[in-house]
Amino acid sequence: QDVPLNPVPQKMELSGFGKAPETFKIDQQNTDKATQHLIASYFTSENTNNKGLKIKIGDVKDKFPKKFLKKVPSRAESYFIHGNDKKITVIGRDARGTYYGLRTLIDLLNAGKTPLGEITDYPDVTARGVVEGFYGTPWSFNHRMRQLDFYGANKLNTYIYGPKDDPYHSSPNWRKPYPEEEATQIKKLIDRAKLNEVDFVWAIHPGKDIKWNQEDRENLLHKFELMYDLGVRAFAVFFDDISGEGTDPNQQADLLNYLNENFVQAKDGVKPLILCPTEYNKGWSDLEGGYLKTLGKELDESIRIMWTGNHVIADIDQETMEWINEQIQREAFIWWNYPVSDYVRDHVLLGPAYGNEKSIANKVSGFVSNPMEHAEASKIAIYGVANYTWNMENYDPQESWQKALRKLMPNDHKALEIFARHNSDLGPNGHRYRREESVAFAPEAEQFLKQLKANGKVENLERIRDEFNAMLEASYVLLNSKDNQVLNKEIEPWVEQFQLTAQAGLSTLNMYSALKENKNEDFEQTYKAVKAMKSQMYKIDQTENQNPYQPGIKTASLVVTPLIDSTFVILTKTYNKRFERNLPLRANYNPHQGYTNVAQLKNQNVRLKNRKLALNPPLEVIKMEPQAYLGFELEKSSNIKQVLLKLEGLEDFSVLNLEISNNGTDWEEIELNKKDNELKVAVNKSGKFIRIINVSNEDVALKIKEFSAIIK
Ligand code: LTM
Repeated sequence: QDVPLNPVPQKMELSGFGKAPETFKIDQQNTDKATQHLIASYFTSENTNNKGLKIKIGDVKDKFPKKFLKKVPSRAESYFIHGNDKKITVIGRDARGTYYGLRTLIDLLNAGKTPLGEITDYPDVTARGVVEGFYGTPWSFNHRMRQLDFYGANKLNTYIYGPKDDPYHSSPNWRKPYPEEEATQIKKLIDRAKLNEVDFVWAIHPGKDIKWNQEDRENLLHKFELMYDLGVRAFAVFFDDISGEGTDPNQQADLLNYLNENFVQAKDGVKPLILCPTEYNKGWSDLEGGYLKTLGKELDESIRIMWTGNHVIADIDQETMEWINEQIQREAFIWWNYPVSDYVRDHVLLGPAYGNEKSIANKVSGFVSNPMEHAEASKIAIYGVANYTWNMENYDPQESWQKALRKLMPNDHKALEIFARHNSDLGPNGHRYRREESVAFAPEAEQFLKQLKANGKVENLERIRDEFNAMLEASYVLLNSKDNQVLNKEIEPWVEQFQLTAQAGLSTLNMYSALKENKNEDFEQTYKAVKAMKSQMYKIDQTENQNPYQPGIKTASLVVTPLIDSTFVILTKTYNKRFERNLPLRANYNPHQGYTNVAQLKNQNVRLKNRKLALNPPLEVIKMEPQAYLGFELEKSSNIKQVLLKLEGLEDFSVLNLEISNNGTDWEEIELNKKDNELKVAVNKSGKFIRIINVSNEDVALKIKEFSAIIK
């Protein structure tokens, strides 16, 4: 049965589908505002009259035949649909269940179908949705409105508002009210959330500068009151990515219990609190320190605790859940850090949502996805999350991905698929989280390179060419697509880069043919063309998406780009050797690397732009033990002109030394003005290594906003 439903219902006992009639007769019983709104948006004066197909909608408190009522699952948000050619009945366990039942029915009607038989459906996970919890530009108001509609349409019930770079959510302004314009927008978002049966959870992130005193307690309570007045009825407190005083678990638990008692319980209709702890993943948990156990023991049992898994970025399995649930004495609320890209901002992550085990449904109290700052593009993964959290056993990541692409671009989904299948990996990154990319193409690429290296005779040239052609055509279709302008706007620089990649790929294959046929002039002409394309790509990389973290535009970086680069180098080398030429092999790479003994930073990338070498600043707090260091190892000793250091969270700068060395053994200290948290140090000395080192006897916790060096 080809059923156009997302999420896929738990049980469908249908003899088939009828053809949707032109008119309907609606009998709505006990329906809330959201359901009424949905009814009104589909059933209008145009398609309703007394002779139409009868549709009766309501919940279990209404008058329905007993035999139907018995079939409505007892779980929250469930529904039951019975349909034949005379009448369709939709019964919800509760208001949200009724709404979801109607959603299912409307999806079928939109596809021209009516159900003949029964659909029995319920969600596997209680709280399902999204935490807007990334660093970077927060989603715009319009994007958020679109998201809320998308959640309603896909039966997601939770949106946690917690963008790290909203100053009124975090420091410095968490104590202050939102300015009028933002407050008005939040009100509108809450209304929209209600119409989509979504809980709008407003989160606060006070831990960077909170004082554990009555004044700040009142400040927090006051801010909650202000948000309550705007209509917020669900709250979260985030203590992630902080250092210092704010991390104390006893104080955190005390505060949350206070809020629970004096706000959540004291007010009407407020949902249980959600806490994001400081130790929010196993890798950072210090069991001896007792942080998690303290929360588990002290926090009121109604308070939910978030968890990202075994690492900051991790997929969730049964073992993960058993471990954390025991620590915190409750079912953890999963904060899945995918498709968030705030630590790989030069990539877009458009692949399927996969990797989480299908057996965790009854071990979690919630499951939310942290998305990219590209809201529309994030919907590809969010669509999968909606399906996974609703009906885990039957979740098929690939199928769900295909359906998502169709939803986002109904006409041009094929082009989107070609683009997305080559834009899913993150590239090497500090968290070492990777995704599959170019899955079907990878074996072809491997064979091609293997044969090219071995004897220069490749057998699958045409299949490689076909893929590059498909990529090229897809890029044109996407750039001209009218299907989803919002998505187009987000991905455009990546699509342009993709187009050049495809062109470079095709031209590289032309180099291969020219070499084979000894057409030297053609070879050199095509060689030049590839170089020109690469230089155009470099220009895009240097001008688009210039954020201070991972600036630039990377596309097809796991399989396709390395294939093109290697092919180019092999062919040019062969040509040079055969014809005694000296065409430069493009070696557009960064020869320098990071230099550290801090495990957390081992995989942190460094980037080179012009003469500036910079550490990709990690978003999290870095813990440096005594003698811990971090910095750069240059390819060879060079003139280090200047070092720039911007740090956060460090009160006493004298715990750090800036040092350089030519051999990694003998170090020279460079004098710092140790009072500021921002330093620009003229060095003007030769060195191969540059580092900052913790010279104190204590652990140091800090955030690196920038660490860079100008080298010659
Ligand atoms: O994951 C959590 C709990 N906190 C932050 C997020 O704000 C951030 O988006 C992700 C991904 O970089 N990592 C975090 O540590």
